[in-house]
Amino acid sequence: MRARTPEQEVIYFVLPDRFENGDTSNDTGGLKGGKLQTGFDPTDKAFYHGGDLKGLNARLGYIQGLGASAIWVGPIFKNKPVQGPKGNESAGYHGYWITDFTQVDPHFGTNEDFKALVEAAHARGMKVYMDIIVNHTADVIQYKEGVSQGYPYRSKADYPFSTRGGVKGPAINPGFLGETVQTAENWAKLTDPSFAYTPVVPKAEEDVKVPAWLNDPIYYHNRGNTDWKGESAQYGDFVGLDDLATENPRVVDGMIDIYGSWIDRFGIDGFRIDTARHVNAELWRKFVPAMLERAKAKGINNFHIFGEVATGDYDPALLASWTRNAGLPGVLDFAFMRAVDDAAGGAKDGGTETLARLFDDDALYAGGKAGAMQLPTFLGNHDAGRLPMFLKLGQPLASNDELLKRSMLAHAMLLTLRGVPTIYYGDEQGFVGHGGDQWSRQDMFVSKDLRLTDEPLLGTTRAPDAEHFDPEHPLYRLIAQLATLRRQTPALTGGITTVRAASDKPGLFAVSRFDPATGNEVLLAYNTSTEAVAGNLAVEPKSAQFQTLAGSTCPVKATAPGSVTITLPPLGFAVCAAQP
Ligand SMILES: [Ca+2]
Ligand SMILES: [Ca+2]
Ligand SMILES: [Ca+2]
Repeated sequence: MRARTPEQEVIYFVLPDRFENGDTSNDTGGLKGGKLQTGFDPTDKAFYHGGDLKGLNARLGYIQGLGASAIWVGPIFKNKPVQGPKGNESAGYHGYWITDFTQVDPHFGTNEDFKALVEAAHARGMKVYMDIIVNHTADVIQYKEGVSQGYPYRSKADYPFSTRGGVKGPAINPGFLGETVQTAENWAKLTDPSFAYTPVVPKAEEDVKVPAWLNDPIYYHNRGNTDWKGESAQYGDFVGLDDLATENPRVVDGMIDIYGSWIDRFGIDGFRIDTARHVNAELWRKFVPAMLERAKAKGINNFHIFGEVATGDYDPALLASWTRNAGLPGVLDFAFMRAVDDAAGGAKDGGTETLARLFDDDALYAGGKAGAMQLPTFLGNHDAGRLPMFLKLGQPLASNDELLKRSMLAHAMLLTLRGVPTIYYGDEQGFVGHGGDQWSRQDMFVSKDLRLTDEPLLGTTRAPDAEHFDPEHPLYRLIAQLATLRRQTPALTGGITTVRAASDKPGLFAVSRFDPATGNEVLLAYNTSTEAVAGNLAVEPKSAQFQTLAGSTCPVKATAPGSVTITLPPLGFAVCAAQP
């Protein structure tokens, strides 16, 4: 298992709260009271629904049956159970509001439950990737000023570190040379955190964070909420979440200790890094090598690390900049998501030219085209929304049967093109959803949430509020078939890509990928239109005969040396292995 490189995996991304409830005794996280105290309300998409690590453990066979070889588990650390303004509270069911970085949230179980999960996965030859957060903690710190305005961002220009409450305020922090001088000596001179706002920690929460150093406001930016623009993207609070001063070496060392300890204690296989683009690149340049070294010391040589640089646009330059400036080994491939979702129908009358460009743009990433093979690719996620939701935007009149076919086509691309295919839990059961964020986090187990179960699923007549672990679902079966084929076919995991056909309109899209050892060609052809297509595709002159590996039947022979004629049904695809 540990000899497998990152691009040899197929990842399954799961939010533990929404997957399987293996223990109802932990549903309220050991807390007393109503939903605003415990965070538990299975009828409300903004609260805990009861899923946990025991449940996930019990369903490993289902995940392995899908062909996944690595599980990306949404954050499991202890969260602030409920936060938000009065009347608009929600719960930390998603896991991104950490208070205790050293233990599993009681809603999800115990550290022992996590140990059991990792051991059971490893026993099956499956890896476990943790979802980690370095950018922020839960929202505990409040500010004395600006409450009614919602703590607008206070910039370094208007509120320098050197004065209290603005440029005309009294002098503070003498000798501090600014956050770009990232030495312990310099940061020791920052003693007063009230340069922009005056941070206040509510009495009841003074010791809520673990490790204890996290309770001191000096280790945070304290500049108010980010407006996502300019410097505030790095220094601002993410909707109130306490933004850590990640330029401070104490914070860097603290985060290395925290997450290194999870490697030491549990022998996990990788990290997905949340909100990576909201942290300074210098931190990652220290954090990433430290984690790889820690893993290596434990015999984990192919530890994978990939960051979230979220964007809805096709923007490989933005993504690639984080592999170069911050040294992230991988980033979630939002460009792939945009290009494939649009090609598969998410864009009205969309063609495949952007998708064709993707492989040229791979040169932007650290390590170039080889580096790009380590990027986790995906069709939708828990923030942006699920693939069928995007397909519906482009094809508002499409039937559910057509949406299913488009989803199957997009999954065929995901599982045969370059990158590390990452399946978002429930996509294999035909979940749709009305949007992103809370709308895209449905229950796999029997759901009591009326808003998340008010529409039919794709590819099944099963009731939306039934349990959804059906290995006969057409999407589950297709993914299982292609994931298995991918793992058996080196051209699909590690082969370079040559584009053979693309268009500015829906139609034939094709690439060849090549076995790194033998050079043998695998031709991948996809029809993104609702009409049958036929056309000649350039292939290597030595590719004389073809064998069908998946999808529609491939031509038996090349039409002439260097050319093959392919026909595909509406929204069909073919995977064709060439032999000399
Ligand atoms: Ca439970
Ligand atoms: Ca806060
Ligand atoms: Ca930040």
